[in-house]
Amino acid sequence: MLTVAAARPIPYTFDPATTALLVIDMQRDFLEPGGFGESLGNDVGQLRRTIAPLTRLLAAARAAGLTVVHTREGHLPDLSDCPPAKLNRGLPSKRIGDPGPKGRILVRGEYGHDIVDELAPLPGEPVVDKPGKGAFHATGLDALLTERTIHSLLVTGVTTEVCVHTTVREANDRGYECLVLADCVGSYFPEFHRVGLDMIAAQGGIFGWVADSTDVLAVLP
Ligand code: TIU
Repeated sequence: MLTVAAARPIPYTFDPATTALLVIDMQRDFLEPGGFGESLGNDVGQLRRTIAPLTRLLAAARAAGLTVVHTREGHLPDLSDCPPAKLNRGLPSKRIGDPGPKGRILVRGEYGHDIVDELAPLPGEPVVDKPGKGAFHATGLDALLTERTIHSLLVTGVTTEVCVHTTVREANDRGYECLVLADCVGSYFPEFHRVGLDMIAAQGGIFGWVADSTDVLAVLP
């Protein structure tokens, strides 16, 4: 067992054999200059700062033999898996399925929907395509983790208060112990990022733990 002593609100203990590194939605459309996220007026720099620490953590997790799971938010080309309540949201002409700067917005198979080159999955690493904000909703993630006897998750990706938060809440209710890596998650809104992390660790760790990736790197074999 390994212990991240600096985690808040209390030290986080995990067994690498039953722990997965979860990399949420590190997609070009959210992170790259000229992508969908930036076209909405967002500062992608707030998200891009996660790439370097996450690259280091990913390398260490792979070297330590942890399961690595990537997710992507997106929909089938006919949008049959996108509820109207989601489809009708957003600015007109910049909605899911509309042509975007890097292909149709949040549609599977489009260039912008895929993961940034720096964090490309290795052959054999599961990539979970999800239609929702949470990675457990309408996906095989729970079954995949159960099959591998995973019950601890090191959670990274974007955005802190949207897909990361939703996934951590879903995971918490399913019995997973989540450590969220503060420098490896990001939001377009710094205030939401800060408060989002505080919300996870508050009340004795109501949704999990929070630490920096360097705290994990220090204990990984
Ligand atoms: N992956 C993810 O967080 N999807 C979003 O839509 N995030 C926003 O912050 N909008």
